[in-house]
Amino acid sequence: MTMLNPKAEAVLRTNYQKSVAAYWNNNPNDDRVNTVLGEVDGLYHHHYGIGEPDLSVLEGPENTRQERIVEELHRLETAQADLLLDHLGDVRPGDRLMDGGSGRGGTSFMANQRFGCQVDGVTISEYQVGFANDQAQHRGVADKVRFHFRNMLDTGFDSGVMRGIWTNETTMYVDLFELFREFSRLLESGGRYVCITGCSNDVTGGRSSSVSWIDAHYGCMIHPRSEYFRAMAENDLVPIDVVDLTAATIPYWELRTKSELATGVEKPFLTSYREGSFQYLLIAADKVGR
Ligand code: GPP
Ligand code: MG
Repeated sequence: MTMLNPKAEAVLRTNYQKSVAAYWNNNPNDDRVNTVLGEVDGLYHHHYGIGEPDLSVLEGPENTRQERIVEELHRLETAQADLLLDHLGDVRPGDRLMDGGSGRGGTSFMANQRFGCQVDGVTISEYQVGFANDQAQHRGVADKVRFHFRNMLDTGFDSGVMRGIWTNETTMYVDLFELFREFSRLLESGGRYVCITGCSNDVTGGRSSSVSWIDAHYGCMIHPRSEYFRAMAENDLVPIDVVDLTAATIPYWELRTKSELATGVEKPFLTSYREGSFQYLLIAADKVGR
């Protein structure tokens, strides 16, 4: 096992976690699809988009077409985060929220903007912690939005302090039973968990080659849909909303194939969504009991 500094050794418990951290500290895939979109308005996302694209961006002057596509992809990614936040329920300025796998901070800043409350983002990438905390300074919200080099499976935060927790496309890197045990501990009674994820479809049986391709591209381990509900049920998380976003995300991927920032992962996403072996899902759940 590679030895890291003592703090990193405490946060990154397994070789797999170390490899995920190394990936996001030094993204081996072309990261411009995230940084160029983030530069549109300073919200840096690490998730995909939903909704109807304005396809007129493909027409008009050729020399500015790529910029128009970038702005449209970014708009759809921000719409995805807005839909996630819509499902957090009644959040007050005095409440506290947690972003599990907070990336460069996009969804956390949107949550603070909307609810005015404290947001704690956790990520196992020290690069992302630094980037997102710099953003918080720059945006003048560093007193309310903080990013921590912590493991979402074992955050070290006190029990019952979170009104809401979300994961925006991060659950494919962890064991769901471990994750929801920790979230259930952190949530106050009646607190809300919102998850947006890509999952394999149990109904079609087994994993498709396109789902395996996506796993290989990002070094993740996509879970079957059923596992989300088993792991929630085991940890006092009771679903209140389940939304299949597959049809709403396909146009984003179609538009992404037209961008010069396309990374090659567009093909397995489109194939697996269209054949039904992969699904883009939002699940909102309430923490019951104490
Ligand atoms: C997107 O991040 C999300 C992931 C890498 C997790 C995998 C998600 C699934 C639904 C399977 P990103 O914005 O960094 O990806 P990209 O660089 O491709 O835009
Ligand atoms: Mg992206």
